[in-house]
Amino acid sequence: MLDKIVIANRGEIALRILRACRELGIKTVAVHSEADKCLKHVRFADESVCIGPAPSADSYLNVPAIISAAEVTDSVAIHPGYGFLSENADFAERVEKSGFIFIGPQPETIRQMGDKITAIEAMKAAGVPTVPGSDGPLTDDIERTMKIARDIGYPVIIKAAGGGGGRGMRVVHTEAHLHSAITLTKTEAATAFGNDTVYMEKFLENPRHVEIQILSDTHGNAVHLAERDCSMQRRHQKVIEEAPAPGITPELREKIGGRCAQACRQISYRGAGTFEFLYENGEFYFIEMNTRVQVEHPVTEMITGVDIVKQQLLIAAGEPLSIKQEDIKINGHAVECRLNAENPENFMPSPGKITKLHVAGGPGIRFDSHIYTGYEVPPYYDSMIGKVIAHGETRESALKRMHTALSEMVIAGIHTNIPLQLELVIDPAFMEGGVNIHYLEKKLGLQP
Ligand code: MV4
Repeated sequence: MLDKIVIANRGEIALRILRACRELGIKTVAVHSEADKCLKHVRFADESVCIGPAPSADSYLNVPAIISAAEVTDSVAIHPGYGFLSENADFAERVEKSGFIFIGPQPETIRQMGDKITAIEAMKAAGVPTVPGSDGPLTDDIERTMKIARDIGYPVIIKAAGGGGGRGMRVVHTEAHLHSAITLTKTEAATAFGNDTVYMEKFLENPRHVEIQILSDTHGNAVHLAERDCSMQRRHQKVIEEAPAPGITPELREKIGGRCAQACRQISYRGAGTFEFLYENGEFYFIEMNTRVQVEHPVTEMITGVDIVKQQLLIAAGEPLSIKQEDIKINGHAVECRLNAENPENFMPSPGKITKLHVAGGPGIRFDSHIYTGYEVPPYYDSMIGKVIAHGETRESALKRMHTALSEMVIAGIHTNIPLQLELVIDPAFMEGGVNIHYLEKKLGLQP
């Protein structure tokens, strides 16, 4: 087993990783910014190293400082969590070249998935269904591009190969707007990603966001842990996630999940990963792969009983997967509500001191968070302060438990989005199940 690892992240996920390390007897090193001396996981870790000032560019993104911390503490591996350096292939490469294990896929895999065109190519070759599109970069031959668009059928979407997560894309409804849309997207992509390569896909108008969780070891074993529905989102920020996704039959789950696991074997994928799909009219269309642990991993843990973070550590240690596909059974339903320190009216961040905290509990309730009474939410980072996860035998019972939990929760001193979450979990369309990616923004837009 790994002897000692650096946790190169902050907040709830750093605490989540620390807890998994405790279970496996792995020693921990917390690396933190000057603003994060009072984080719960810094206090609990075996050792801690301050790696720089509050801004993430000087601390959580400071590659030499993080690698030095691993060196001076005699650590053997680095867990990047999510966000920050977690999907940075150059970071993973420098970690491994420095003699440490990167807890995630090989740098080359991260690079392949970071380029959305090579990611789609690899998945298509492995039999994963993709969106009808240009099958590669758009060229300067506009006549040829116009032909591709006509063949696909409007509307189409132009996406930057270096983009992802909603950055660098533009919808085109008619041929008259095609050329300028490509030019604009290329210019923006060159600035934002240092890569002006773009590709084209059929624009799906009302899809759901459904993603498949996988685990893949270094011995050629891979399993899928079913799917999550993350359609409830605003400006590409997920608000509520759930597992399994409403309306997906066991047959469809095994078919698409099996394809994802097979693709992992084919590309020798290492670690935990997520295949992102758009789901429309009963069909899955692959769009991107995430090579990190995701914020919403707990809903999958609740319905499968698999500890995904522990599995990441075991895979990084070179252990073969102990779980077989046929042993993975879905138990009930789980929902996660993200709690943000923000104004529920206008979504402005609301940092400050938490003067009072009462955490919800009871059957099927899990609270993944680093907050405590007296904790000061800093203004420098993402506003997510925790996640309430509710599990039940049915979707209805999970949603009931979530509503009760949200009403029990008291977080004073800052504003949070609990009022919005309380409203969403009793929203009739959401309660029905299967709302699409536009639902929340439409609902909010309609409000007085
Ligand atoms: C799309 C799409 C419709 N058609 N691709 C946005 C985030 C990035 N991961 C891909 N995105 C989209 N790609 C095609 N061909 C619509 C979106 C999209 C979206 C996807 C998932 C979750 C929320 C979204 C919100 C707006 C647009």
